[in-house]
Amino acid sequence: MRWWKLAAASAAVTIGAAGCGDAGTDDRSVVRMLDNRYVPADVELAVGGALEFVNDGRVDHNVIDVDGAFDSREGAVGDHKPGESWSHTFTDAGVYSIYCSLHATRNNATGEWSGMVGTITVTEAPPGQ
Ligand SMILES: [Cu+2]
Repeated sequence: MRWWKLAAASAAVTIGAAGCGDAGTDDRSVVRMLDNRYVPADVELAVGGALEFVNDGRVDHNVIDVDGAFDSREGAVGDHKPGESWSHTFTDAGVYSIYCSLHATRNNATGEWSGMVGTITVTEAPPGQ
């Protein structure tokens, strides 16, 4: 079930990866939620691209933007149990700092989150596309 969903997501999502030397670019549309980190923790994609966050860990996780742009728990979904996933399409360029509310802590002095955190960089679509 889970692998079928992964394959479907990979086929449906095209991520602008021009100039990137990474092998296996198909995997770039998936971020795994492990115990307790996102893999990869830093992701770059073009506007209009989507990411699927898959819980491959043994405990619940979630995905929240530090600035409130999105919260994977919304819509009465709640935290994501092992095997569950959550997809999000990025329609605005920018740098999004994400954290898992269950496994990250905020430094009250600096406002920065540490622990289960990540960065999603959404770039403008290349000219002519
Ligand atoms: Cu977590």
